[in-house]
Amino acid sequence: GHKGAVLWFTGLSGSGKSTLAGACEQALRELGVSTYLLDGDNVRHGLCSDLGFSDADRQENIRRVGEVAGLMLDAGLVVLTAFISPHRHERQKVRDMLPAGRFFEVFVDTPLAVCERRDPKGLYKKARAGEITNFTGIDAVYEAPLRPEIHLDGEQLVTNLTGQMLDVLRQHVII
Ligand code: GGZ
Repeated sequence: GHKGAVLWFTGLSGSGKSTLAGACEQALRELGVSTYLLDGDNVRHGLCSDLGFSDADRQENIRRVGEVAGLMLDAGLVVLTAFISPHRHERQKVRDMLPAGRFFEVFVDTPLAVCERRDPKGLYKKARAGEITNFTGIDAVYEAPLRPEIHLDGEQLVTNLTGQMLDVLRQHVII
């Protein structure tokens, strides 16, 4: 068997959070772990479809995701979340809400310059051109974690990073 946990990925747009969370979810499933992945694709179109990217809306986005992750943790799942979650204070509130030892802040640490070079959706280009405002890293803050449980170098290969994640979960006897 396995224990429930919340793996809270945080990082800039283009840092690789969603890709990595997806790869970790697949690896966990192959080990027989019950998982659920919460990300912008399944949350911002439904549960949070009324929210945009102002500071207040991002706070509310993170609050709702934290609550849902808590419910799924109660059900015994390993929950993976992939949101920029730019504010330290909001991440701390989620941490405080969840049982001690079950919340893992995962910092996908990819330099802004690298994210901007990747620019998979062309959003940085639009933000630089002023076509999008309030864009994280350009004209909206990203507060990097000070003491994340897991600190990943976002420039490494996804298979390598996934291996590091599984190692940490084994060390903490989640899996
Ligand atoms: C940041 C934005 C913005 C602004 C749209 N700022 O790379 P993506 O496209 O796929 O991921 C980003 C996603 C961020 O949503 P989150 O729910 O993760 O943000 S937060 O945790 O701050 O609530 C990006 C896209 O939405 N996007 N506008 N202004 N990212």
